[in-house]
Amino acid sequence: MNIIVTGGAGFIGSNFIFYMLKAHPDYRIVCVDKLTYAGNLSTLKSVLDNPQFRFIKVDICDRPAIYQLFEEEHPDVVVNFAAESHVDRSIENPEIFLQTNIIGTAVLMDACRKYGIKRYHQVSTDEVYGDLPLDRPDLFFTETTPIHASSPYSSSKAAADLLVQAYHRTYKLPVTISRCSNNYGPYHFPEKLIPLMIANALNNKPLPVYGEGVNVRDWLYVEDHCRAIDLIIHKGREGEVYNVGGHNEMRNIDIVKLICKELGKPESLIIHVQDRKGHDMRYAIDPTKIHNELGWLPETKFADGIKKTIRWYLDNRTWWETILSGEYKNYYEQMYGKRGLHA
Ligand code: NAD
Ligand code: TDX
Repeated sequence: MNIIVTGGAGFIGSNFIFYMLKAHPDYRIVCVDKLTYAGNLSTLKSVLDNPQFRFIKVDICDRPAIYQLFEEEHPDVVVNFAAESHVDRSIENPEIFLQTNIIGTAVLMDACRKYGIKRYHQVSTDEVYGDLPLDRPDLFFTETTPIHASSPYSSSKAAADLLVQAYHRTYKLPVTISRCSNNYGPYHFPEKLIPLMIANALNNKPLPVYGEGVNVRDWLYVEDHCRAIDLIIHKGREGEVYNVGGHNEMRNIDIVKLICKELGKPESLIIHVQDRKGHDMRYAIDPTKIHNELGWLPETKFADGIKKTIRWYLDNRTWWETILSGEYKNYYEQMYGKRGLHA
């Protein structure tokens, strides 16, 4: 089996590559990544010499380069992780989200149509469903919940999902879509809540919680997401959407307090800053379909996963400190300066 993994130098894509090379040592994995600010080749250093692995720096919107790659590789499966993924950046500058997340998806699927494919898998997000109210804990996102995106990021992902479904119906492209809740784990870029709070706490810097911090996210350890995608590409039914999530809802403020406790840092580091525009209140996935059809269940409990994640950030300081010392400094100053916080 020859699999093209796009966005494999980012957080979930790299974890997926490690997972697949271990679970299926006879598979060939070709990683396609533009290496944007969020992509990091050093993340992949442990597999760069693996003869079953190839890295190629390509933008998924670059049609000739993508077609050339398909001619060379004849992939059986494409798993598309490549995306602009940060909601706050999408609020500042939506356009690149439309380009990569929508046009890039179309280019990849056109290549699949032209050269033939056994499966195109789109890695989507629970954010396409919008949000749920805090006072209705009985409500969950199912695969039939209407698309109702809130941010430029989530609407670009929703548009991509619609295109994927349209290519299935119109061209009979053999597609699947997974919509997963918030992931956490190793190699998570430190602009996102959990790694940002770990890095700031370790540096004794303020911990900027948006608004009251009562927004709820449904957290899943990244390896559980990777296993779900592995199952879907092998056993999932063509044309279907699978929700992936672990019934692990937490308020942001409680996560930040837990990180303080685990690191022995005072809660006085927490600062409430200006809220995110259009901030989604609660995400909660109903994973019944993937459980019933494919037997998937999350394996890592949050209490264990967060300890493992914190340990990884303690053991891999160079990885995130290198990021923090680069272009990220300007991003942080701008994004959090606006919210009333200065480094
Ligand atoms: P990330 O930002 O860490 O990684 C994205 C990767 O895509 C980077 O390596 C980047 O260089 C690459 N990339 C960006 N634009 C590209 C382009 N035009 N061509 C080629 N490569 C490009 O993101 P992540 O958190 O790993 O998310 C991966 C996917 O999973 C995304 O599609 C995201 O929407 C989805 N998702 C993420 C989460 C989460 O909690 N992080 C949850 C559900 C779904
Ligand atoms: O500094 C912060 N302070 C804060 O309170 C940051 C970065 C975030 N937050 C809040 C906003 C959210 O309510 O924490 C929550 C989580 O924020 P993010 O880590 O930015 O994730 P979220 O917006 O929930 O989106 C994530 O999950 C779904 C991923 O980034 C998306 O790519 C994925 O689709």
